[in-house]
Amino acid sequence: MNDFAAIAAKLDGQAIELPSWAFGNSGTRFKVFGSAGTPRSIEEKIADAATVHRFTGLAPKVALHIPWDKVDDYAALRTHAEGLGVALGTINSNTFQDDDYKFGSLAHVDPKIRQKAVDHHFECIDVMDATGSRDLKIWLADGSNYPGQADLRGRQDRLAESLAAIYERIGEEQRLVLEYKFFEPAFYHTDVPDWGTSYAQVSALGERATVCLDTGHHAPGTNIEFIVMQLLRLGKLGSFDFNSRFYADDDLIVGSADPFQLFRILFEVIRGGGYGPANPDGHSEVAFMLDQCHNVEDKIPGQIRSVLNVQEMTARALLVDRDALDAAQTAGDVLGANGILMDAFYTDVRADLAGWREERGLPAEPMRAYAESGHQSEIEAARVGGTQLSWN
Ligand code: PSV
Ligand code: MN
Repeated sequence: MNDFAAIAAKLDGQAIELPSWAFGNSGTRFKVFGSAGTPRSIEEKIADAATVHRFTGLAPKVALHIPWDKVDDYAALRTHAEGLGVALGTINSNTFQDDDYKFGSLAHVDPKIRQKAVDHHFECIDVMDATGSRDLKIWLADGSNYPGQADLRGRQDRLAESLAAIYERIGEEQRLVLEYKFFEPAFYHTDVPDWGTSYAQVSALGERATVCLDTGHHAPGTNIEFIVMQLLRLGKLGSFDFNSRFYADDDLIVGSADPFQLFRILFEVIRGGGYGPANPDGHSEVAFMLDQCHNVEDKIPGQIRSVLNVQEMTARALLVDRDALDAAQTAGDVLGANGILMDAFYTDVRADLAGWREERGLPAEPMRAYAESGHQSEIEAARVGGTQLSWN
């Protein structure tokens, strides 16, 4: 048995959640380009996510963003998704695009605006009940731009109160996941800037409240795998928003900017027990989501490339010889330990993964198979007229 054969079965349960918004148009504050074939409805976005799953076998869930993906009948949407072979996943709230939220939402000074934001989360929980979703993911744009503009402590206290009201509504099988981000759109302070603040807030709520780690939400140079280790150690890593960044929150394809970082993160996930089936649906407790935008590249192959990158680095991380690593660490063999980790990182698993896919009735090379399938031209020809969806 070669090394890959020993880990092949561990790749079977891998499930990556795709963000519905990755299939809509996106861009920067300078321009959002339209692109042929972009969905005009949430049903078409879900169909695109199902296409990614069909070509890779890696993406059985789609995360929704409310109100971007608002519909009248979520049970019907669930049936539509299931008919295409995918499930509806995390529900993301959105308190960053309404004029009332100019000075914040859950931490706002005005109790009426806070209540409006809390009510929006209640609505999201109703959506989760209909879609069968486990996670309510909260990311807040709350913050300030200038020193002195806001009472930092007061905002933190109000945030705690609002989160408690939301948590009280979360069902027994549901979770609240709080995402942090160190800046943007606020430039001086953010109310949930780092994992520590998110951890402090969710710990005060209870067991079903955890932290979401978006890989693009840290200052350059941050040791993200250390945070992964710590949150798993504390039992509070709820989910990932995977993406890549070169400069800020770039939302590029995961594994494209720094594959080694992705490998290091996944190694800590595996070592910390965050990978592998832990739920009745056979998926991990930690939700592996993508949070990406495809501003200039085709969106479906962009998502295919993304899930393949996660799988490739997962395979390499699973290949680390843990016994040898433990022995080298215990013996104080600095270069030996580092060499063991690097051996796994430098192992090219692409041919083995192609074989793994073929054995499971999947295309050996999903990127090529998609390009040759003609699917892109079909949707471009079919999706004419209507309004292409975007992030607003
Ligand atoms: C904020 O930058 C964020 O990472 C949150 O997860 C939002 O919900 C998402 O991006 C929207 O793209
Ligand atoms: Mn995110």
